[in-house]
Amino acid sequence: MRIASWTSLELRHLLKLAGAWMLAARCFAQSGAQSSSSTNIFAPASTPADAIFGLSIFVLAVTGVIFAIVFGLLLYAAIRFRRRPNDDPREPLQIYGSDQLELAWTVIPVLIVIVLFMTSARVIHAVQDARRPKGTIEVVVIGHQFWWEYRYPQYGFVTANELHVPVSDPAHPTPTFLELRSADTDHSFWIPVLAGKTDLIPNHPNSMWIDPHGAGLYLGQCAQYCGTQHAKMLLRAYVDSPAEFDRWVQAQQKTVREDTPLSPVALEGRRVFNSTACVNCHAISGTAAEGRVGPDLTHLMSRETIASGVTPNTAANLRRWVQNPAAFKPGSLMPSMNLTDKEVDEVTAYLLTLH
Ligand code: HEC
Ligand SMILES: [Cu+2]
Repeated sequence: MRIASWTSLELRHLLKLAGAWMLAARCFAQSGAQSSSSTNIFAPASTPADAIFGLSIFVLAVTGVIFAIVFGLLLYAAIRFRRRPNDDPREPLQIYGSDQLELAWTVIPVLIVIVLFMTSARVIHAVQDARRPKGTIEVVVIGHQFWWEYRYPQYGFVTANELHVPVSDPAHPTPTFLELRSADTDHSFWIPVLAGKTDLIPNHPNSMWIDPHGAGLYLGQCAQYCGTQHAKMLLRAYVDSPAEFDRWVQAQQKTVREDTPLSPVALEGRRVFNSTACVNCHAISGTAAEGRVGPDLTHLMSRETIASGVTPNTAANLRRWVQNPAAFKPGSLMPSMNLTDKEVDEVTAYLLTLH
């Protein structure tokens, strides 16, 4: 087929295809340029994410070479042996069965598949069967519709939605092992810069580990559709320096003292909190509130966001949340408690004392 004989429809398709490729290339280049972006899969910052990234580049390279060879040969054959006006119209010589050819195109692909299989198996083994050195931090992650519970059994406290782990120095590694559980349905824990995805399945504990190379805030997202507010089940991992992490742990271990001096409004808020269903769903350690349906509120004000990263933790947002959680997350499992405006103000004042 000569270019001159191409219909405008074919040309238009070709142009569209070229446009799509250019767009894809631009996206790729941009994601590379913003390698500091906290969710960039091309900028791993932890050993498991690094191993997976290395493997994916290797697989991409091998398949890229295969693509180039096959496509190159195809293009060569199509151009070199295209139909010409004074061609001999008879069918060319037909060749059946060439042992060499058959052997080549069976053995080579089998070898390639074996290499890909072995390298994948090695990475899976290195990630899944890693040993726990001394100094390992253990965290139990429990997925809930639509928020995250984090338990630190070694330190004896529970928190929610904002995971804190220490930086792991390669000379003295302090990795964090996460035991992944679910309270209700399937969720998936995915912080791309730190590790691959792993599902949280009811009655089937999974696990993963991370050893972040640098401090910072790394973001992620529940990666398994788990209900209406799945898209607002965000992940925030704060990687702290060892000293910062120790300080954070010490602060989280403190319980709320009943004799903390409170303003009259906050005192009234505490009374409302303790006399409504808030206590059935939320725990504030050191008080009678021991509910586990919703996030632990003991150190609510130590968190930067509420409702699983959906909105900043400000007095105004807290007030709006308590009044009507559906304003932020329609379908959230916290009901609106139909409190009066005064009661909402009081409860908010109490929540603001939970540092
Ligand atoms: C039926 C159980 C239930 C009751 C009752 C309830 N909550 Fe909640 N609460 C939840 C759930 C579940 C969430 C998590 C929602 C989400 O992020 O999807 C939540 C989230 C919160 C948060 C945000 C916490 C965070 O760190 O993200 C606050 C604050 C809160 N509730 C306060 C209250 C107060 C105050 C009351 C009483 C007026 C109350 N809740 C009553 C279940 C409940
Ligand atoms: Cu989820």
